[in-house]
Amino acid sequence: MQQNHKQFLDLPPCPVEQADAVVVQLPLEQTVSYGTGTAGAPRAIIEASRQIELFDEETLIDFARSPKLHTMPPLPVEGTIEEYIAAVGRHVARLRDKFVLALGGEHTLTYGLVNGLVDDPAELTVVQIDAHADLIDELDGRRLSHGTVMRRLWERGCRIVQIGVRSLSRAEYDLAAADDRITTFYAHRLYEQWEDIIATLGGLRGDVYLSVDVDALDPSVIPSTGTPQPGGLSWRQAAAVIRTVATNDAVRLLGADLVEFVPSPHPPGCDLTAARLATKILAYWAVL
Ligand SMILES: [Mn+2]
Repeated sequence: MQQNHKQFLDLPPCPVEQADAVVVQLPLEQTVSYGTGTAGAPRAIIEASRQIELFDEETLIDFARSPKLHTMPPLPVEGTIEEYIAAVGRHVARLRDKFVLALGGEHTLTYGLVNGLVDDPAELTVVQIDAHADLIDELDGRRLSHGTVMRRLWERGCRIVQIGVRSLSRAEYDLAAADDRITTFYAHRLYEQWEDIIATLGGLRGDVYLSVDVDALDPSVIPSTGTPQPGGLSWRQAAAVIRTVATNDAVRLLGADLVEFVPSPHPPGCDLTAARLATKILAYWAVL
């Protein structure tokens, strides 16, 4: 396997067979609606991760020791979006005995990642941290896009818990309100519902997949994303949500993605913030 690409956290390359967790790079950018640039995100996040301490002061995880990470080279974007999403599924299906952390790329990727990691999505809960509900039936004539990805997963039977939503259509709102497989925690009620959010995530059981759209965070934390929305999660709130899911010992966390980030030359610190978020996901997963 090609080994001359950069490794997450600048760790020495670890053979994939020996790895506990695998970082996959998926530079897909085909159905974005507004700002562009997310294709460059995997590379920028890995580059910035090389500046991050291997020791995490919160979990006491030391990535120099454990868990063992393997960073795969980017999966080249080829063909139609449907073909690429199918390729993403095949790319991660052989990693089912590992924890998969996927760096996007646009949110559409989550559909391929979930299909690659589980046989029956009806057994899965997707925890989606996102400013947008992504429950549209069809966007710009497309059935598969960043705005429809959770609708497609819901159709396959997934339960979905959404946190931080503050931009959606009336049709999406009505679907979320009426359907008992969708639980939506809106950003405007984040403070009053905080204990409910933590209790819901702490009460999850079984197989869970975590999807982190960086636009869930407030633009004061991560301004560089395709469609930013004011009034989002603080860094601490996002970290607490991820920690509650990943350290829930009744949950088997199969994988996670970090999507819709746009690399930002000014300030370079924003790339570092996205890389730190990816590192936190791995640390919380590993501490269990
Ligand atoms: Mn999204």
